Amino acid sequence: MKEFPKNFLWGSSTSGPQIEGRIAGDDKGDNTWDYWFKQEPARFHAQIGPDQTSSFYSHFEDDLDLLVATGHTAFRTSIQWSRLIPSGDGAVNSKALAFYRSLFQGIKARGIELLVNLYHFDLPMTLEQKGGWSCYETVLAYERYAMICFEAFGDLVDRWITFNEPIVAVECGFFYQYHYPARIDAKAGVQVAYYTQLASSLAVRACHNYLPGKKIGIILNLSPVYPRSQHPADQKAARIAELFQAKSFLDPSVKGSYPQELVTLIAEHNLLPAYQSKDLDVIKDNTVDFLGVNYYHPLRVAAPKYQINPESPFFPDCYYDHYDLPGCKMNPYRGWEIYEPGIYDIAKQIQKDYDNIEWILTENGMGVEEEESFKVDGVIQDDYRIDFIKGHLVELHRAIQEGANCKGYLLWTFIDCWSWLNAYKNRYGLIALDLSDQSRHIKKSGYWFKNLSQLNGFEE
Ligand code: BGP
Repeated sequence: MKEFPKNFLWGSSTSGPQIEGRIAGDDKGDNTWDYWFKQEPARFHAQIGPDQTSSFYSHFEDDLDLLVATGHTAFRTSIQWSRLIPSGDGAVNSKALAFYRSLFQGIKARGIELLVNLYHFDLPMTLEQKGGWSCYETVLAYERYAMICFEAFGDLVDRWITFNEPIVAVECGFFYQYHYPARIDAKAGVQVAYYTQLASSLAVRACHNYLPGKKIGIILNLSPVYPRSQHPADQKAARIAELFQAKSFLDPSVKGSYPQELVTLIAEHNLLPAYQSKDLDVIKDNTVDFLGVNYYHPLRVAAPKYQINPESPFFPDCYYDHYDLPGCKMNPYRGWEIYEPGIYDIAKQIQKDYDNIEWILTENGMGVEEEESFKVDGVIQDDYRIDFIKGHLVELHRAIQEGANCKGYLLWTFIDCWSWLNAYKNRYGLIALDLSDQSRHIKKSGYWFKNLSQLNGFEE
């Protein structure tokens, strides 16, 4: 029996833009995803956009009962900035205020710990049109938005989160074109990364001022980085990949400063962002109370095969090539390696290099295509998902036994949800969503998860 510590949290994560959907008259403003889908629907799998998603906005009361039915003791969602403040920096939408209050009250009424994230890749379009995250004004608008949330919902939310996976928005928005504005512009990308960090630190400060005693953290996708070999060139590639991918937000968020080697590298490419020293003090003085860690797959790298073309635009991966480990276990639907010990390695690194700060595994999960084909007697038999979760929990349990300060496990996700450019291609939920009529059906993993939560562990 793998038993977890008393009061360990069991639950799942989702985000407003991926689950809520819109209805006529809800007064939500457009965010970058709403806009992008209208402009370029062909980018989105099966041309399914963010307008309906999983209709949680209308179904949430019933859905909260499903949280109970699947054993949740914790639940994480996000507020959509573009719903609460449609113009980004103007008036508050009273319907959004009422919706989020009812939703949060419903969660608390069911005895579930509530984690609320302020930003899940979803910038209001009006702010994007004014220059987005490369403008200081967006930082100030975000700080105002955060304060409005703390005032409006501070009595209901147990833990706050400033951003989800901020490095992903930088990479996908300014290097690899999977998020709007889908540009190739390293200078803007670095500025966006820095302003996002500053915004996060300002929200930490505001939360500590307005809601003393409440915890606030940031969620990072901390893929552990493994070099192809012990060769010094492969080792160097791994070190630099880790600087860009993990430490760029991990160090300022937890330690209050950037790693010198990262700053030097960025300066060598003439990419240092515009900054004021008073803002560096904000980052220094306002570190997070806890970390959210999203873990899906490791990052394996090798020394680059080719030298940098000095005339090419800068990409962080000019310092490392992605490396596929021969014979590794894969999730073929998502194309991600499955490597359970990665979670143990992350835990050990947090313990050793980040003062064993409190953390929660805020996302881990397996997206699978055409799950209907696994249906027997009306229930999707997703044993692969149960095995995936168990495999990771064994490693998490091992780390906790050795002193890792992990307080909970949140699966991605609760009900199948909309997934950015992949839309509804890969399903991650404990509960299946039938897109034809929006009906919900608990999968085998949903029943198993309830048992896991009730036993506070599982038989191996
Ligand atoms: C994380 C995001 C989630 C979710 C998840 C699954 O990076 O925080 O929003 O989407 O990944 O990945 P995907 O939806 O791309 O399959």
